[in-house]
Amino acid sequence: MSVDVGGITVHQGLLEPSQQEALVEQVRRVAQAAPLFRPETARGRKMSVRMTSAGRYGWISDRAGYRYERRHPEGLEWPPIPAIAMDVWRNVSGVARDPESCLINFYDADAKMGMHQDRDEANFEMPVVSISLGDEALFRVGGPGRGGKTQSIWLRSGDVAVMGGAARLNYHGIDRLRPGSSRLLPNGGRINLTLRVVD
Ligand code: MD3
Ligand code: FE
Repeated sequence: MSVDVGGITVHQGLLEPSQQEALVEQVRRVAQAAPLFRPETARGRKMSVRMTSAGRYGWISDRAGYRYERRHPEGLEWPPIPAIAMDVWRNVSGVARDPESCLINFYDADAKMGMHQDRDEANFEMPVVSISLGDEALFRVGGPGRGGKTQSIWLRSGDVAVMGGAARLNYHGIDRLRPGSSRLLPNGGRINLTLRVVD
């Protein structure tokens, strides 16, 4: 089933539990090759979310600002994008190009992500596809300007959200998790994979 919130399409339960488990295993392999890190903002604040990436480009943030980079902060190239994530992109993105970046965000029980736009990519005609795993998260989406009206939806494990068209530059963020709402990750928390065309 899919629902529309603020121009974003959420395919609820697109990944069945066995696929979610297989994708978690693929994410673990990425994190072994490219360890999670807690990015620092340009203002020197640590983000509450831990991150890594896969694909040609990874997204990083440090005192110099945020941007896409070909290498992990420790110097190695990013590992390949997990196969199950590539399959999801090909099934729901609606575009012929493959993604060049898979940002992997890990949220513990207290992590959140403030309202922001995704605008570090070159081509806003290309959608962003997001896959949720683990504990439920309260996702909020607004319009193209900061501080407008917003709508919220709980994203559950196995949900896939597609942000294209007019919604591509909408403000969005994660207000909070619902700890203990999923048994997918043995220690709880939430993983979000965000697939993007960068160039
Ligand atoms: C709406 N991540 O990494 S994914 C991010 O759950 C990010 O980790 C959140 O926002 C997370 O940048 C939300 C859903 C999402 C991703 C991109 C969007 C929603 C979006 C781009 C435009 C509008
Ligand atoms: Fe975002």
